[in-house]
Amino acid sequence: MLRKEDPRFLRGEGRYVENLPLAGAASVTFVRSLLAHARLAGVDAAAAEALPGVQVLTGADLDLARFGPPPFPGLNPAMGRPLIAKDVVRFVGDIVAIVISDDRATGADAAELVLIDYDPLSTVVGPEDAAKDEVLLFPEAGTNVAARSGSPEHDEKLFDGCDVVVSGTLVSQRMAPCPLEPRSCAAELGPDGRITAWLSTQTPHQDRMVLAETLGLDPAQVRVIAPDVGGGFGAKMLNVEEVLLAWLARKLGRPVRWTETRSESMVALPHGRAQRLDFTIGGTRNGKVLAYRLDSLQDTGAYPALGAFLPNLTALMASGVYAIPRIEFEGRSVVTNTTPISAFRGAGRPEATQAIERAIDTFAAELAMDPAEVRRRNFIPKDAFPHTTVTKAAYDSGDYEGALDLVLRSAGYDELRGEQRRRRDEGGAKQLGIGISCYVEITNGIAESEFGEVEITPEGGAIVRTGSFSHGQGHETTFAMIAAERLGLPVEMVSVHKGDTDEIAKGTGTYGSKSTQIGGVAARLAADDVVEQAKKLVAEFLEANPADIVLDTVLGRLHVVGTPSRALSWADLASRAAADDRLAELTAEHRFNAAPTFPFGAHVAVVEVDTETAQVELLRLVAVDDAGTLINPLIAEGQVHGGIATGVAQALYEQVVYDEDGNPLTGTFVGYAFPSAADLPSWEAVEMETPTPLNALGAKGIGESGTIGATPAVHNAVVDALAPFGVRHVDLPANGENVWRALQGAKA
Ligand code: MCN
Repeated sequence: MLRKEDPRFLRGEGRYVENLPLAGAASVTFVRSLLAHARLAGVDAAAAEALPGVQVLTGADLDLARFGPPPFPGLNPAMGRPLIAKDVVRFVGDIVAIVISDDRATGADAAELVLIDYDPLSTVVGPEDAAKDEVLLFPEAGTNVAARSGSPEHDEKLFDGCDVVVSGTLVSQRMAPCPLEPRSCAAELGPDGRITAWLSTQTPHQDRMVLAETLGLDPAQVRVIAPDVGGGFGAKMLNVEEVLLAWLARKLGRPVRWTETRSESMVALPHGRAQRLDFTIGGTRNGKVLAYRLDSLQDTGAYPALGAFLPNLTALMASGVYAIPRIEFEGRSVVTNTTPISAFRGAGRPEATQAIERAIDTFAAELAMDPAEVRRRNFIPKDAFPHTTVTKAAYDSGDYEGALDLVLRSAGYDELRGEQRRRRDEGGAKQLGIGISCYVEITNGIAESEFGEVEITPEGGAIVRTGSFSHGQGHETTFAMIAAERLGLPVEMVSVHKGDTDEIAKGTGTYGSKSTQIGGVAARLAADDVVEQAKKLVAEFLEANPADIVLDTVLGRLHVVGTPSRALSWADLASRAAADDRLAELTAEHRFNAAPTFPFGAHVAVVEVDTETAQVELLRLVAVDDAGTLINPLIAEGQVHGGIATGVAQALYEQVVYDEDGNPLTGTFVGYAFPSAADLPSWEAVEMETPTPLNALGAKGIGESGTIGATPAVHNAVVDALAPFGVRHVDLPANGENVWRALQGAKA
């Protein structure tokens, strides 16, 4: 089934925050720090305020507490973020002042006229330097360490009994999420004193709670509306800008609006990844892994947020698809003078996969064994589920060897190795690299619940109200399919409502690819409840026993069992119920919560590396991604396509770069190598479905899987191409420069 929402988007009828008509709204422009670390000696707004209608506010005008850090266990509470920097700026992009103007152009001009007097401080950019605690971002905290994960304990005997022990380092480089719609926000104070905030977000209900808390309001005083959202990729959750907009609407008594510019988005929207991973893996000469140690150093950027917590997910998923008897993990999250780190497609899990999949390949190379064979010898077997790893991840269901077999068959692995041998023998410049990655990831990672409501309309159609949020994933289609199937209605007669906290009672929003397995299931269970309620009503109208009423889901009619002619269609039922003022009885809500599920898969990447120019070309990427039962295979494949693009982008193209003073060097799409469709081949996605026993749909998440599987497959392929030259490692992104450096290093 094609996506229901696409005709609207393709006709340009999507409605984003920026499209909102908001009469008399003031334009908000943030004046951001141009230095990465400095004491603020003064802000002179006189020239800016000389422009017509311009008002400038600074930290001195603010009466709000700090923002965060979020209440994750162990996060250093001394590292909260002032909503407007008052004494010290800690990254290029920190907010120093706010310009209020009648229009955006005047705001931009005025912002340039705000003079900021900085006293520069020493800057710390890399997490390795930050960990030395020489330059402190928060002297009152006494350290740059924002959080710790895993355990600092070292077992001296961890690698006892191993014939072979190999180590490596991998930096899962900093990425910018780059949603095509940058952040956008508008806020208005209503005559009843309530605040309405229109946000480009993934989490409207949580945003409402945080807004209320930060502004010191009762949540009932805040309404959040998220209209269409053009991508979020994990990064679009409530941040300081949205809080400031809501605060301004109250303070000024005038509606306000702000839309991020692209270059602003590159420094102000949180970044992702930025984790250094040091691994050591050991095992027997016949390829059995016995022990694994992973040390993580997470760069959290200037103010610790979700990013500081993500190494906990890396730790949880460290074992990957393998039965490894002994694992150690130690993680530290440190603040640096850079853009804060938050969730980005995969959020903590890609890092685990990147590390273990490089470790397995490094181990295989040391043993001179085929990397597919080493994986095969270490898989958690299909009959071992449910399986709890040494790192305490409770995997629900899986068939890791099945996924590997399927992807190798689909890719023609033996022929590819044959072609690789031929090219190596010929010794030409263009060498083939074949990379494998096997992954398992976690969705609904912190075992949350989601809200769903189903209401029969007076016309006999249905409305699904969900607390999940779709910012590109196609919930209008899949959630409608889920309810339509249970109600026996055509999908076209089911509409999906989301994103308005006044209309939808509760919700957690969307991240961690949890929507279908909790939100979709809640919608299904609410639909089932509506059917039960409908049976009672039909029984009354037809003067039958409720236990004798059945729903024919093919015809969409409720009838007396064995007598299909004594029936009411949904339309009949709705109109009779409406006439009796009893339509409300055909509404039900459900809240569903469940443990995490563990989607898995296997990817094969084929690259051609020109060993003279170091140019890398990705020729093929074959992907098996198993997310349990698929609701809509077309949408799931679309999610895999987008996910792979992100994964390949990390493997080959994208990286946020700072100079040693903390100046961003990749502040636009000219400098930041965001690939377009033209840079990428067509993926070969192969379906595989292993249902989870944890929910009625059998569904796991698919939104991030492609990303998690693709990066290590491509990374391994590049290293594989260069193996005959003695290369064992290439830094990410494995672009021309890094490949060239690896080749030169090996030659030296
Ligand atoms: N689906 C399915 N069968 C399954 C699982 C999912 O048909 N077994 C469908 C779903 O019903 C939904 C889509 O696939 O239409 C993705 O569902 P799910 O895996 O449940 O993930 P979420 O809806 O929770 O989406 C979140 C996830 C995350 S965390 C990021 S980041 C992400 C992503 O999805 N960001 C995206 N996909 C994105 N896609 C777009 N276009 N834009 C983003 O910003």
